[in-house]
Amino acid sequence: VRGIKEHYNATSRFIEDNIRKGLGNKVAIVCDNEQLTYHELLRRVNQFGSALRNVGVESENRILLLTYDSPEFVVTFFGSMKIGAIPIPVNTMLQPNDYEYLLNNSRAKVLVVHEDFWDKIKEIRERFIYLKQVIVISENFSKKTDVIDFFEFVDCASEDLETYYSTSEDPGFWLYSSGSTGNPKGVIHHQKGMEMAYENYAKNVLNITEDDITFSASKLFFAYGLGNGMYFPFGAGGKAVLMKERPTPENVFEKLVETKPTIFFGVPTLYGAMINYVEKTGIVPDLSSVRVCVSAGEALPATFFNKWSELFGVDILDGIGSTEALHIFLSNRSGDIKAGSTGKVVPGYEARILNDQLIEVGPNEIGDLVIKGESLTGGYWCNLEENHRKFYGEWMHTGDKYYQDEEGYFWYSGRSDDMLKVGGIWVSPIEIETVLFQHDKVLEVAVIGKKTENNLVFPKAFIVLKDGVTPSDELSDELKLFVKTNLAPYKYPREIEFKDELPKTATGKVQRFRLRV
Ligand code: 3SK
Repeated sequence: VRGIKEHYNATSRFIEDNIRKGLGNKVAIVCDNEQLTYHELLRRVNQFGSALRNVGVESENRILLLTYDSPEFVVTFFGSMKIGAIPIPVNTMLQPNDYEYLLNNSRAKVLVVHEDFWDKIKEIRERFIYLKQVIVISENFSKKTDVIDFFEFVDCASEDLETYYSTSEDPGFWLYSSGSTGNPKGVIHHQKGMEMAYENYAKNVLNITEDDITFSASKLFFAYGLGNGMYFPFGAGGKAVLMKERPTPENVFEKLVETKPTIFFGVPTLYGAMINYVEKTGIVPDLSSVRVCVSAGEALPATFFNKWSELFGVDILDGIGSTEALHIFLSNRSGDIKAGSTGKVVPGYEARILNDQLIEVGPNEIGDLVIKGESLTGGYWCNLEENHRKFYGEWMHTGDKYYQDEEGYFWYSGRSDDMLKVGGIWVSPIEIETVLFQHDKVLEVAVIGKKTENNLVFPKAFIVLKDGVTPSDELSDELKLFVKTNLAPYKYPREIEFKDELPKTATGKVQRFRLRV
């Protein structure tokens, strides 16, 4: 019938399909000492969805999710989607003001939050203007009047839950993407987006099967981690290993050796740190279970690729994706790798490199990368300006500069705007500048991305001090700490250079490009 879209619900596809295929007793999630089969997972998903309905949650209501990679994350995500409510996983490393923005911008009615994070924001609860219910995940919940105990909420609810009649194009979940102005944008993904990313990348490029066990050092609240650690393994009926802690070379190696995954997902800075760890300690952990490694977030230096395969005998497939595309759309493939390049277009996507007149450029010419494909977002929440800038027809500007060589491999050539990718996470230089400006010894500041010898990027701040203030190493440390305590700590400038003045245009605009040399 014209206008009627396909009936589709992602929870049915990613969890219930595995039970229909006879995999109900198979372990779906391993997290520390806890294991959950697909049957157990579905029971909890149903209970969580029933409990949401009991407290009046309806389809399209937003549920903000602020917790560790854990079974509770997965239960909240799929329990919400099953009733047509919209889960919004958010970064766990932000500051209270950031959560105020995310809650108010999304107008979430429910917050599901681990107590470690709730403790940091509960004092400002009255600033969350649309929030009605706070559900706290706590291993030792002590009765409080104004919040709900996650485990009691789930345990008391029905195991039977009818699936909401959603279509493939209904809004399914959101993710927040950082913008160059510092205000994150709500990226609306449709119910079928995860299936499209799964088919395009996990199936076509990784050849994932039900025998695979995935482990992602990148967290589930990132678009990259969400696929790696949740809907890729579930899409295939495989097993997901989840780790609550922030990744370090030590705990990632430990997890790899202990849980024996077949696919490992990381980012270049982590691969670099892991290689350093091996070189420093002389310990080469046994990674023989891993059949393929994946890297995204920023370009993987060829030296890391070579060193890793020398140490562990396994390839790292480098690719690039985005929160808006949901997952990877350009990638190297097993047996078809050019180290240092981002590989070729993933089947299911199309990519073009355009000049300023939106005309496709020839081989080896740098231009703006645009893509299209069915996992792409339908747009940003309440943000006409960015929607107009980002999308035209089916095509989306990635904001990345690329060139393609004669053999069809794509080579990353920088960002179209000033955004920096630090350790695989977007960081806005403007946001760092704004904080440094608030320090009483700072007169002027400009932040740029500085490259390491391996082409990885970190924020560097150029600072003009107020009259009478003397530059020193102590002051540099003080300013770094100031940023760490006022922003998500990973955004702090790793290097500070004091200057007498900053290069500016005649109209007084700082010329960041002159600081980049
Ligand atoms: O940064 C990336 O390359 C990426 C990859 C997959 C999914 C999301 C992102 C941002």
